[in-house]
Amino acid sequence: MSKHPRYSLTLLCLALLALLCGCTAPVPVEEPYKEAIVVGFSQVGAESDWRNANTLSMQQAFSASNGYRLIFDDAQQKQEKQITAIRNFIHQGVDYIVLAPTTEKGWDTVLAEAKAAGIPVIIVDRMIEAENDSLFTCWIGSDFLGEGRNAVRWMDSHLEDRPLRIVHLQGNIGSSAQIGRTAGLNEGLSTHPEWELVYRASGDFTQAKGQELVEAVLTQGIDFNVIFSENDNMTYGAIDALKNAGLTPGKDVTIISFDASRHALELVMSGEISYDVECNPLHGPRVENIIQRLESGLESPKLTYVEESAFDAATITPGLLESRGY
Ligand code: GZL
Repeated sequence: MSKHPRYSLTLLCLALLALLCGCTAPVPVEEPYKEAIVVGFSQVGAESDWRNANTLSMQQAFSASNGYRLIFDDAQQKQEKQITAIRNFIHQGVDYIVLAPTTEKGWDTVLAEAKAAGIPVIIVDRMIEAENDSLFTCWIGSDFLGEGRNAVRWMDSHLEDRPLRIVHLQGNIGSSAQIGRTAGLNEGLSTHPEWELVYRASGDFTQAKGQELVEAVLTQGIDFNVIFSENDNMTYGAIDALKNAGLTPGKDVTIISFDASRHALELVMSGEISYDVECNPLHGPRVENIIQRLESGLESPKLTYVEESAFDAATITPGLLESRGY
């Protein structure tokens, strides 16, 4: 109660007056109760900045305030954990299953179980190989071969004046991102006899493994002048290894990378990364739109490729950096 008795008396009179003339606070009109849509999301893991941005995008899209209950599972990059998660989603009777698959193969059995349970499955990011495409409702993700070809076109037009000795850091073997980006480089190697692949190994898209691989290359005394790294986190590890060996990334070694996350684009501006091919992780709103369409009985295209770009020192600006969503 207020410390000033006169103030309280005034308040009391106003309240009485409001009551007498029937003025009462507006009673909120009850929204008709709507069950939350339950979405089971099996995510690859938390191996990279890209993956964390993808997770955040999905969590923001499938929020309670948007009318969803999200059941999230992090598979720590293991397909068997994803299969278990999908079976749990089926057991819980979710309305939709969203799968960001670790690898392309090995999904037919569990997707047939989801189909038998009448639960639509939306595939995001990487692609799967399915015995028939009725096992999933639709897919939304990137053109990984196109990303690899984009990098090779840049190498062809910017590095054509010298023989290339390429260290290739691959992502998780068997993932669409690795398959497509590697295929792009292999096409480049087959059409450029002056390009030599001097080392190839998988860094599992992680920074630690990326650093480990480049340290091994340096220890073995392999002569190289280009690193083709299939994601930014492996690139960060590679840069640490180069610097620890007294080498200058962007000067002694040209680095091509993928994902184009904000920190990587800062390194493009500083010249440490020469070219970074975008891979857009912000799938949340797109998948949510698909589910809203399905809820309204509308179809969605079977395959949707997201728009993506690429950046080098000539195209990156402070304004563009500021505008990046991840
Ligand atoms: C690409 C995605 C890859 C990213 C990596 O769509 O699957 O997985 O390029 C991530 O950063 O780990």
